[in-house]
Amino acid sequence: MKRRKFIQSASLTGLGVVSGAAIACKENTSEMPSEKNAVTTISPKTKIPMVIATWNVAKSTEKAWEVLQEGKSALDAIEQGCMVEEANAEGQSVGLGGLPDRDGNVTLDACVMNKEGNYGAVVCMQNIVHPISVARKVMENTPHVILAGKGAEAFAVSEGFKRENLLTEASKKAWEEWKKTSKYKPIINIENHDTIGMLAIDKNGDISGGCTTSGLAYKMAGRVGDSPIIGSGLFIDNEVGGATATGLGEEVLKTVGSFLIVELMRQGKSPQEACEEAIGRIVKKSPNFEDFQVGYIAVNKKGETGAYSIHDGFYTTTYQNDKNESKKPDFYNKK
Ligand code: SD4
Repeated sequence: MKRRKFIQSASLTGLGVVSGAAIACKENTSEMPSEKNAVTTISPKTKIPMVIATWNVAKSTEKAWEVLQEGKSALDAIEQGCMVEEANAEGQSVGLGGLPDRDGNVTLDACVMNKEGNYGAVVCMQNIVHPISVARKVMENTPHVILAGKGAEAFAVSEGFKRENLLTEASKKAWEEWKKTSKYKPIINIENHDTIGMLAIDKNGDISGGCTTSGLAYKMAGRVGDSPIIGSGLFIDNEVGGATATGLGEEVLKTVGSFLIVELMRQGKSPQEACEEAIGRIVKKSPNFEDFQVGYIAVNKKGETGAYSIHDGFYTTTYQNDKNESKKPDFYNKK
């Protein structure tokens, strides 16, 4: 199934936030409201575990949800959820079948961050289908946090990963077509903007995240985007929440977007408010914001979510309260 065809239970005005309405309940339910104190605050009590991801990736969130239901950690859920899309040859922006760089090489970026604030990443790695798992191994089995290129690939092989050709016929054809003009221009919301950023909270309330991508299609050889860079493509603070990004990595990197969102939540902003402010920073600093897309998702410790993008066309998928739902978040550029 093409992920873009996945049922989109979207409303144009929807904020992409799992609304608390359906599950709203009174705070301090053990206390009967007295006459004097009859006005009680209604606050959304969202349930954990939960998982949220960028784009229409229902199969990935479903896998992550299954792992969470087994009582496993948010990190396990993130890894297994992301692996689903990495192995999907149809998805042309993640793992197998990812669109190559301008020289025809598929190079992958990925990272994970866990509840302890540990982080691992691979950048510009070739020939390995599951960079998310290699990133986890970097975090768990090395004294480093980032391995790049050939070193990352050699490390993966030493950990038992197999070398495989990641360039599918479809992606090769698309590249050959691109070579006719060789024009590099980031395009808003097409299949080359499908990075998976995923945030999960497990039954213990602990948060982890991951991000995996083949980066921008036809990029210069050696180009690394935001996705594997701590604070930009992903940031987790288990005391506060997490955030992750998709879209034009250069813009996310310049504003350290995911770290910014988590810090804004630490200061009391909701995940939605924090995502909106992070998009606002990009828009303010980049006069050409009409030409590129960036989307953020965030979750706080309570399992409340937020999502926002510069332009229309961004989607998120959330598995929460037993429902796997794709939504279209609100966006900045209403024109
Ligand atoms: C990058 N942020 O490499 C990634 C691309 C992306 O959906 O998000 N694609 O810049």
